[in-house]
Amino acid sequence: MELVRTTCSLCEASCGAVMTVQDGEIIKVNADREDPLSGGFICAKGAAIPALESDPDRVRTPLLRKDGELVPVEWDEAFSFLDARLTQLMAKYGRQAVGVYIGNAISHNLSLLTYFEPFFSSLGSTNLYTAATLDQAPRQSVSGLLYGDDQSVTVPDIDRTNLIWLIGANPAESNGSMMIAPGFLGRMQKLHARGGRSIVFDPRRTMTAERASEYVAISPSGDAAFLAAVAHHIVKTGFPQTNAISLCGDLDEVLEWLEPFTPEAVSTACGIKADTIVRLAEELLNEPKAAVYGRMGTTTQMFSSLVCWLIDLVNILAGNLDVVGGAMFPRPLLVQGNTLGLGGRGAGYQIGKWTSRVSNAPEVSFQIPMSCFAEEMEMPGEGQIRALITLAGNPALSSPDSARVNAAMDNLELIVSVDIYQNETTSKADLILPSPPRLTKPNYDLFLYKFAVRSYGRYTQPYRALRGPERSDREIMLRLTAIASGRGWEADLDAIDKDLFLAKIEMHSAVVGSKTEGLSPSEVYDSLDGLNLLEKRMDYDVRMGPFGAGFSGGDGIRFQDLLDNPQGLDCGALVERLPEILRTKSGRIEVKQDIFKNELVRLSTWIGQKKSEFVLIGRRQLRSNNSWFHNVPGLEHRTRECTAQISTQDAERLGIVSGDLVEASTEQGRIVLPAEVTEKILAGTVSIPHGWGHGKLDGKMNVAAANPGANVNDIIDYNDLDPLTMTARLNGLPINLSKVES
Ligand SMILES: Nc1nc2c(c(=O)[nH]1)N[C@H]1C(S)=C(S)[C@@H](COP(=O)(O)OP(=O)(O)OC[C@H]3O[C@@H](n4cnc5c(=O)[nH]c(N)nc54)[C@H](O)[C@@H]3O)O[C@H]1N2
Ligand SMILES: Nc1nc2c(c(=O)[nH]1)N[C@H]1C(S)=C(S)[C@@H](COP(=O)(O)OP(=O)(O)OC[C@H]3O[C@@H](n4cnc5c(=O)[nH]c(N)nc54)[C@H](O)[C@@H]3O)O[C@H]1N2
Ligand code: SF4
Ligand SMILES: [Mo]
Repeated sequence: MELVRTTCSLCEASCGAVMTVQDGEIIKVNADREDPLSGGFICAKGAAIPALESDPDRVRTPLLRKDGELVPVEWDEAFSFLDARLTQLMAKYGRQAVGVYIGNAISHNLSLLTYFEPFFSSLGSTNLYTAATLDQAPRQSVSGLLYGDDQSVTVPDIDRTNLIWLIGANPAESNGSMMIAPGFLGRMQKLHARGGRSIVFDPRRTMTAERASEYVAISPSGDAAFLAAVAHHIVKTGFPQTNAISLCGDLDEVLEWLEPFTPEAVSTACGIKADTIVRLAEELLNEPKAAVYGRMGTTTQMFSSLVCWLIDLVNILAGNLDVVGGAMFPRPLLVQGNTLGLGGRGAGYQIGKWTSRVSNAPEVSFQIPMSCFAEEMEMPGEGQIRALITLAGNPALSSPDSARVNAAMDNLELIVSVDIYQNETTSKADLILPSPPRLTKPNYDLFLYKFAVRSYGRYTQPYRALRGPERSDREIMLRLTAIASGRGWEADLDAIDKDLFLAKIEMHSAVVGSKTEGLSPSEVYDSLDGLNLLEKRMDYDVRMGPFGAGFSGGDGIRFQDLLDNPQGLDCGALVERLPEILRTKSGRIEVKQDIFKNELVRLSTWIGQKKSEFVLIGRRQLRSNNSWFHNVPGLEHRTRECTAQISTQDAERLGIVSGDLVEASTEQGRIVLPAEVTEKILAGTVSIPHGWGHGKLDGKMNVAAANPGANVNDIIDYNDLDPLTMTARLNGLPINLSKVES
């Protein structure tokens, strides 16, 4: 038996874990008490890793469609098929005909993520779709506009704050998102123990709300109205002249936009009494260490981008942006846009660098919004998507307008999926390329640490070599790159990797103030440590980063320091970063954005409108993980059933008791599922989790198929989009609800 230190990496908490390995199999997972960030926390999902790894339904060899059936094949056959087919389609229809969808799980996978960019740039298509425009695109884009880089997203300084507002977020069950703070409830308890307070704003009294100091029941979509009134009251009271305020451009004009939003004017629409709004605003203003944080309930709703902008505006006005204990900008170990070169100003962030073919939707962070996904596959003409590559994602379930998305995918000429299961999406594939078991993988949660509440990183080397039919994610991505760049699948992968890496170094060396400024790329490359190119890339990013040693013999960290600290390398608490963080052209915080002036007009109209009888909201479930954890045996639990949570009042009125079947419908479609009557949700609100609807997975994902649930995306559409990023409204959608009479 051996103990192997690694990171769980199943969700964004990124907990340090110690795995007990026997005969090459993980038999147990414990928390790593010495991890400086997660400090000994893991959850039930982390503990279920042995079941996940040994799941008999996992795909372990490439599966190629022959005579309509997916059958196991050797990797050589898989890659040569892919090469021939993709090359033929690119020649026939052009490169734009290849679409790529990347899913959530790529952000937990070092190799897929590292080698995605080289692959996609070799492909030369702009048809990139990701789960981000089903999730956090409004948050990142608003940060991009304000601070000049879409990774400049603040996190609450939870370990030092005295007051946190959690809006539309349930970290007790999600374990936190865009805020890497493992063991969030423990951190919240410590906040309470030092006399601080936490307040949850949610239409549902969530597990986080139950543990918070205060729960404020807010109407679905009511956040923009509420926050505008909070900002209004702070302005009326007078706000502190902070560094952030002095950096804001055209603030006075922005504050005029807020004039109509008095607490009295918004109270009915957001469901919070005017005097409560005043009290909350004053508490926030009077507490020097306070932070407002929002998540899914704020980024996938009726006013997503406006809410994100208002959160930042409130943080700025209340004196909480970029102060210790407030809302702070993370500073990860690896270099990224907002730590590269001289700070203070930059090229700025722009949406719409290109537009989509069919509806001219603007590009968002190099992606075409998911709301365009189906139409780009359907509409004939040059640039129509004919082939799709999916990486660690399940758009067949996770995208709204499910029926249309599924039909469009069914008409493609080629689907290739890199995944570990035969799920709703990959079952449509012509080829599935499986990622190898966890013990063979190097790990570093590079995407997640961008949102960590401390400057922290934890690298794990592979525990064992690949064997039998296993191939690395790096190989899969580089073979795809070789094919996409026309070099053929059998090309020398190290040579491709090195070429692309040198190009990246060269790009950075042209950046003024970068640690490689003026150095020759090959000189930099030759100085790198690491057993292989992936590790050399890590060494490069660490040495280039804000704590890095650079390349001229300076002090600071290197990749070796990550190896020397397998329990996680902690480079300290967050520090104030204004104005260095700014990459806007003006060198200011660009709060004045005309789109939000227009959005405030839309908000005014909405405030006066009659609301529908029922609206839909979503929820994360503790023992689940979007669409793909329902096959892990042992995690079944009554709190993880796919139910429609409805309020006691609505249930009484409609004669519904828990367990009765209800129909939830929109013009888009209908789903039938059991009701769960609860006092914990506002009347008129219906909560249905996503990621369910596994009715077609018999023989593929058998545990999931036995308890399929319903796919809520069958009733969600793309008719109502965030005007900045075209992100769908997953929360706050009007629906019909009725009891299904037996
Ligand atoms: N109605 C509604 N829809 C939603 C949401 C909602 O709240 N409501 N949430 C949205 C959000 S926030 C997100 S992020 C998306 C998620 O949307 P997706 O990313 O499309 O869906 P996931 O279920 O996370 O899919 C992850 C996939 O990665 C695979 N996988 C897991 N581990 C590995 C690995 O090691 N290697 C490889 N190659 N594959 C792996 C899994 O088998 C699974 O197929 O859903 C969105 N859709
Ligand atoms: N266990 C588990 N963990 C997960 C996942 C999972 O599936 N299971 N998924 C991961 C992913 S991909 C993500 S993106 C994160 C999401 O992480 P979170 O955002 O923390 O999780 P959610 O449960 O989606 O929380 C959103 C909350 O918003 C509320 N809400 C809905 N509409 C509104 C509204 O209009 N206003 C307000 N104020 N609240 C509203 C909902 O009731 C819900 O409680 O979780 C990640 N972690
Ligand atoms: S909270 Fe997330 S990262 Fe931590 S053990 Fe659970 S699933 Fe793994
Ligand atoms: Mo997500």
